[in-house]
Order: sequence, then C-alpha cells, then structure tokens
Amino acid sequence: MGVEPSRAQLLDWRLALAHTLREQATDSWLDSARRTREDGLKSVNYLSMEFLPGRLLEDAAINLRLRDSVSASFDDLGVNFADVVAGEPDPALGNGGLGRLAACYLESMATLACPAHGYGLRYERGLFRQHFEDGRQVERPDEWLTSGDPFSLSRPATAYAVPFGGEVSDDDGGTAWRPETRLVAAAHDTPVIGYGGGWVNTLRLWSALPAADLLDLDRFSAGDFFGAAETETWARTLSRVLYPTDTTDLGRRLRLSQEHFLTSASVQDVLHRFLETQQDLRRLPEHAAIQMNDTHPALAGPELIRLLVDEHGVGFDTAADLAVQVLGYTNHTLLPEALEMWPVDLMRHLLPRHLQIIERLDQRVHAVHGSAADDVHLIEHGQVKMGELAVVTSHRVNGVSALHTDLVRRNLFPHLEALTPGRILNVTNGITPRRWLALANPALADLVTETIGPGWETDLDRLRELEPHAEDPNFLEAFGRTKHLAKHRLATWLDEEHGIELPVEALLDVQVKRLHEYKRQLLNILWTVSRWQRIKADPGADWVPRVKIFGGKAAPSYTAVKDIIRLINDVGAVINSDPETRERLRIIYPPNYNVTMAEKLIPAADLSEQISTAGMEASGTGNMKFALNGALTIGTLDGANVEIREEVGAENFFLFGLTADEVLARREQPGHARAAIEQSQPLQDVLQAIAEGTFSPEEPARYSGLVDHLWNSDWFLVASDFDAYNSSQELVDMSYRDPLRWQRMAVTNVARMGSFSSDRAVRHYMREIWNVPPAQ
Ligand code: CRA
Repeated sequence: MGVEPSRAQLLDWRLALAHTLREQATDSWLDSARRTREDGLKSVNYLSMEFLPGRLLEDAAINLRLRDSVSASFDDLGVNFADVVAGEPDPALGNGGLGRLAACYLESMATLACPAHGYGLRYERGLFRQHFEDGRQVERPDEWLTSGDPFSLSRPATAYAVPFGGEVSDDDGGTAWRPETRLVAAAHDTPVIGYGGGWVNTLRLWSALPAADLLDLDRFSAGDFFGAAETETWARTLSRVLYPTDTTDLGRRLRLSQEHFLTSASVQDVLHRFLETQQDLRRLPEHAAIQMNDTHPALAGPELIRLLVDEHGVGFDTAADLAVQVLGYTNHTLLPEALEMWPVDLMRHLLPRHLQIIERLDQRVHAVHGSAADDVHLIEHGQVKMGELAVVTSHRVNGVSALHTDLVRRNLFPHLEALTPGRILNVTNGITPRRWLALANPALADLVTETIGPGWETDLDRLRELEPHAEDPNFLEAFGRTKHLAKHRLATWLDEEHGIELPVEALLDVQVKRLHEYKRQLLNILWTVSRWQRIKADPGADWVPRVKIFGGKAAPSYTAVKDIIRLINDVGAVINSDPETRERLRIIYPPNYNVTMAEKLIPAADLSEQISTAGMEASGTGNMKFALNGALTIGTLDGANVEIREEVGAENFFLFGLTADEVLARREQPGHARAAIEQSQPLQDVLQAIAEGTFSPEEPARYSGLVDHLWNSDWFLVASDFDAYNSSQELVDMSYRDPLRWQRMAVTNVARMGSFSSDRAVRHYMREIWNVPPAQ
C-alpha cells in the first residue's frame, strides 16, 4: 500500500487485506474461466437490477479457508482483524430480499462450481442511509464508494456501447435502427469465491459512461458549459442511483433506461464470450443460460433477438426460438403495483426497435397458438406488460415458494400456463449457510462442528445429525450459551454504534425486513402496545420480559408505512421510559437496517416475526435465516413459512392467522375490519390509546388517519388477525418459560433447516432450468 506498517491506518490495513485476498483468489478465478472456455462448459448469466452482497472481506476469507490464519497474521502485526473488517462498507445495491437472494445464489453457484456471471449495475449511490429525526425516517445518500472498491477490478477494456432512442425503418433487407445516442457500459468485476476456494465466478457490474462525443463542444465553446454537458450528465445519472422502491416505478424514463442498459450490456457480453470460442449461434443454448431476476431485465428477450437478427443476420423466428431456449424468468411478487408495465409511447421513444420486436413476438404467440392465445397480450391499454413478455420469451418460469408458485399459476399467468403447461415450476428460495451461519454465528457454527464434525457447510442436510442431541441437556445448555454469546455481541454493537442498551436476559423478538403494509409491522407494534397496557393493568403478574426489535427501511414515497415507522418510534419513546414496565418490555429500532445489521441481529434472536397477510409474501428469506440460527418463528401460512413449518414440525412453529384463501374471502365481507375490532377489547384499547395521542401528546391527532383506516378499510387484515396473533404470542410466552423445552424446539429448527440452503435451490435451477450438469 506504500505505507509503513507502523504508520498504517485501519483503512490501509483493509485495503491491503482486500488486495491480498483477491490475489489469493486469482489463480482459481483465472482457472475457472479458462476451464469454462476450454471445456466448452455451459455457463449461467444471472441478470439482476439488485445485488446485496454484504461486506466482502470476511466472507472471502472464510470461503478461502483463510479466516483463522488472516486473523492470526493480524495479531502478529498488532492489528485487530475484527476492527479491520468492521470498517468495510456494506454495498447496498439492492432493496431487500430479491437482491440478497441474488447474492446467496451467486455464492452457491461458485461453491457448486457452476460457471456463472452475475450481471448488475454499479450504482454510485446505493440504497439510502436511513436516519430517524423525531421518530421519522429521513433519507441520506449512501456513499459506499468513498474509500474505493478495493476487492474489485475495473476493466476499462471490457466495454460495450448501448444504443438509445432514434428511429427505426423497415428496409428490404431487415430493420435498420439509427439510435440517437449510445452510452458506454464499463465493466467492474468482483470475484465470487466458492467455499473452499476451488471455483471463482464473477459479479460484473456496469457503470455508465458517456461516449466521447457526448460533450457538445459547440455549445461549450459558446460558453454554455452546463448545456454542453446535458447528455453527458444524463449518461452518468444512469448508474448513479438505485431506485429505493421495490413496488412502484418512479422516474419512469430513467428506470427503463437503467433496465435496458443493464440488459443490453450483459447480453452483448454473453454473445461476445460465446463467439470467442464458437461460431454457430444456433448452439448458443448449449453454452449459455440467462436468468432474469424478476421482470427488471425482461428486455433480455427482445435484446437478444435484436442482436441476433440485426447484427448477426439470424432469421427472426430462429432468433426467437434461441432466446426462449436460453432464457428463464423468476417471478418474485404478485403485488400488482410491482408488475412492471411500460407505456408504449415511452418504449417507442427510448427503444423503438425493441417495441417492434415485442409487437412481432405478440403476433407470433397468436400465430402459433391461434384462439387459445386470445387472452394473451404483450401490449394492452397502451402498456407493454413485462411479466407476459418475460414468460413468452422463457422456456421456464419459476415462483419462489410452493404457495407463491401455485398462485402464479392460478392467478397471475393462468392463460399462459394453459398455453404451455409445465413451463411454470417452483424453486423455493434458499440462503447460503456460509454467510448466514459460519460468518454470522461463529459460536453456533463451532458448536455444530464440534457435535457433528465439519462438512455441514456444503451439505446442510447433515444438520439432521443434531437432532438426537436435542434430548441431551448438556448439548442444550451449550446451545443456550451460543445464543447468549450472540446476544452479548449484539448488545456491545448496539451500545457502540447506537448508544442503545439491550437487556440480554429478555426474550428477543425480532422483525427485520423492508417496511410494507403487507408485512404488517403495524400488527406487531399494535400488539406491543396491548402488551404494555396489560402489564400496567396487572403489574404483579409473571410477565416474560421481552425486547421488541424492529429494523427496516420504507420507500421514501410510501407515506403509509412511514407513519408506521414513526408510530413504532413514538411508542418506543413512551414505553421505554415507563419505569413501571421497563424491565418487562422494551422497543429497539436501530436505524439503517442492512446485511451487516442482519448478521448481528439474527443470531441473537429468540423469536422471528414472519407475519405477512397470507398470500402476499412471495417467499421471504429472513424467515430461513432466523430458523437456521435457532430462533422460533411466529408466522402466518405465507410464502416459505408454509414449507419451513412442514420441515420443522407444526409443534415447533407458532402459527396464527387467516390462510391465503380466507384472506380473499374476508376482504369480500363488508365491514370486516369494524366487526373484528368490535369483537376484540384489547384491540379497541390499543386503538383508543393511539387515537387519544398517548404516544404523540404534542400532536394527539397524528395517527388519526391510521386508526381510521384500520376501522374502515384494513386491506391487510391487521384487525382480523389481531386476536389470533395475540393467542399465539401467549403460547410463545408459555413455551419460553420452560427453557429446556424452548431450547429443544430451537435445536429442532436448526436441525431441520437443511433444505433451505441456497445450494439446494441452485442445484434445482441447474437441473430443471439451466440444464447445467453438476460438476464432478
Ligand atoms: N421483496 C418478495 O417479496 C422474496 C424475495 C426473493 C421479493 C420476497 O418474499 O423472498 O423477493 N419480491 O424472492 C420482489 O422483490 C420484485 O419482487 C422481495 O424481495
């Protein structure tokens, strides 16, 4: 680093560590690419607008099997390894589960030696940093790149021009597109190291640069410096910010441009790598699979067809068939507001050639399927429907949990399922045990290794071998100690980072995830108020002390959940300072939840809140992380909760609430919310306290809108599920009072989480979707 060790700062050590680890991975990295090329291996191209890799260095050290020696080397140098890695920024290039899933899958692909590239955008500003002011969320820019990105390599030689705008004309020989501008996509590569270090893949993130001719020299010379740089500025804006919302499309033009930019650069790169070793483009499906992570990269079909037809002279139908064989699409949500549609006019303006191809694809569907396709429209009411487009350009479409996939088939794409039965399949999400157990919970990881030996890291089903130990009091005690250690670690971190005190003896009850009405943080905080009221009414009773931990960000424009954030903080301020209840109930909401915070919170949790309105959470992956770390779940029959409960056993899961079908039926009942509230005295008491301003004395009417909405509308059925949630919480208390019983339930959860490894999920994708054989 050009610094004397005695004068090196933590940042210097971190940069040195990053370069050292990258160097350790380089031979494998080059080897993996060489073998893929020379042996003609099929490789996966995972296109995602979001990646949430978390801090990279400790993970790299673990996967290279170097963590202990790195740490010892730092000791010799008088430097603390933990301090070095604690300074690393957490690249927040995603909103939530979808981005984190992409990161888990890349890590599993590398571990399974499945040749793969992750493709995304290198946002200069990641997801905003969340602060609280008077309990309200305020957003500040996230500057994750200020100390560089030392683990990655910029590759200025790998760059593609991405065309935008202009005109198309149908000449005789084919269609000519004369784009108005071209932006340059420049590659930045991060090694993705498989466990053991034997295989290394690449996460390739594009940044947008203006082509050299974008600065308007005439305007510049005339003194119009800002005007001259207009197009250039727009170019740079493309990879400047991540959209801080996963449900609505803001800044439509910019967002669509970002999606095209990612997709075009990535598909060009896929073709480029193919053509390095092959000539015959008809063999593309033998060498490349492209997976679309939700519809954000759904232009991959039209873009691949465009490149094949316009630049490589392939006929349209052949190109369209090739695209279908290469592409797969994962759907991650049923929420109507998240199903992307782009106005035809916008598409014509930005991507006229793609629009033409989409129209042609639409005609093709009808030509092939005749009247059976009468309900299929890629373009409808002046909108291009990206979900439909993704389905018709893919040979496989998958949902992310059994329940979700069923709903995708039945409710989202029933007409498309009927056209091509079998195209839609389920691949339940998974999480990598390397980050979510080995890295996040070293004490539990060590106990597991001591008990069943190593090897579980890559064969998570082996956790089953823990089950017999659930009857051994010594083991249960050791298990309890790991939880205690994690709580102490969390306490230290909360104190140092946020000045928050954590009572470590209490039951830690945690809900961390994006804020959304369907995730029902509101149900959780209303119950907390109810608990507080009941403790006050009966202070002598034997209350199990609880700490309610919340974490998560709201989309900046989503005012309804910003109110819920404020309510949580307001309630926290009152409850936490109540001397009568302080020892039994506390609320903690550290700001700026991210992967790093998850790594501290999840191992320490006793209870995992997975309480979405049934039918609305596609899968969830936090639910898996908690159970793997020995937290018990209180949850609805939603997403992957259903399968987690089947695996761990109904007796080891706190179930409550309406089912997905009951939710639909209940919504049809007029006045359901009012009826539910009138039946529940505890809920009435809670709503009354909030409406009276108990938690906002300086502005008593602050939550009148929220309370009103609950009485009169309650789309997410908070009122309908309140009493059931309360009864389930009482069962939680009862179980917790018997520590051995609780411990046994927790160990059983850990032991039965094997199938939620992302290795299982990725093997499933390899077999059923990508057609990539397992490495021998
Ligand atoms: N918000 C779903 O809501 C799911 C993840 C990953 C989500 C989660 O239930 O676990 O995807 N959907 O499959 C999404 O982003 C665009 O849709 C999510 O993260």
